[in-house]
Amino acid sequence: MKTNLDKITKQGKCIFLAYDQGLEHGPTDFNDMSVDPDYILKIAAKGKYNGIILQKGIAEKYYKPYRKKVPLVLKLNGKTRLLRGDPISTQLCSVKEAIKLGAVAVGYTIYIGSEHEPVMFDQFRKIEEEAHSKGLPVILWAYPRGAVIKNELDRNILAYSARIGLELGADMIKMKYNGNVNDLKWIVKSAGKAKVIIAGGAKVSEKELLKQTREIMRAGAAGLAIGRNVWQRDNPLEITKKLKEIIWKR
Ligand code: FBP
Repeated sequence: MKTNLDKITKQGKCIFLAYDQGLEHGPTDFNDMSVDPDYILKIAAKGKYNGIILQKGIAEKYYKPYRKKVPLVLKLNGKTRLLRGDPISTQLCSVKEAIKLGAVAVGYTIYIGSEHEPVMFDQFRKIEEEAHSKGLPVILWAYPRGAVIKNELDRNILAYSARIGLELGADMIKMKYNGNVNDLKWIVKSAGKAKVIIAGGAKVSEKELLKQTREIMRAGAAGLAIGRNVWQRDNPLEITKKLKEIIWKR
């Protein structure tokens, strides 16, 4: 039976290209080429990504010509790196607007453990109910963060975050990899039927990225939602091919 996840997965696996760093980090992540959203959309389309992750503003101005070329995952909330104190990611786009822009799935960040966690839980509930009622899968960025979180990469904290994603109704849970394959196996188990996908993080060597991807897939994750480690490279399509070979074991 076809599920809504089939639009953004292939044989249950996936690779998404993330491009919301302009909001989260500022243009410091970009160079003359990657600062242009069109450059990134071309990579996503030519590399046949399962989805491009964008905030509303970029989707509005750049996505239209790519509608049939790469699926859109619209990120519904965000925050800047300038915010101080416990983090809160505010809703910036509605499910309705995301659908209008052509999205086939939506994404939402919860900073688990933040003093603002209840606000994000409440917003997530609303978007999850609406997205599911319209047949759109929901991807939760489950990032433990805030004063009470001593180590964001702790095995138990990550497994707890994965479980929260399952309990809240996420279809996919986007998490960070702590470099320990056994920890990730437990995290994937804790997520149950919700799929775990792993964020790329700051750029590492190609050798390290491919090693990590092998481990991530061995642990049972469904794939990657990766940004800087692809589009900060000189040949993004070459690394895309290598990552896909690992994900789909070609
Ligand atoms: P990268 O692969 O470039 O790390 O992107 C993944 C991502 O989740 C983005 O969607 C988001 O902008 C960023 O990481 C947020 O990471 P952080 O909050 O750690 O700066």
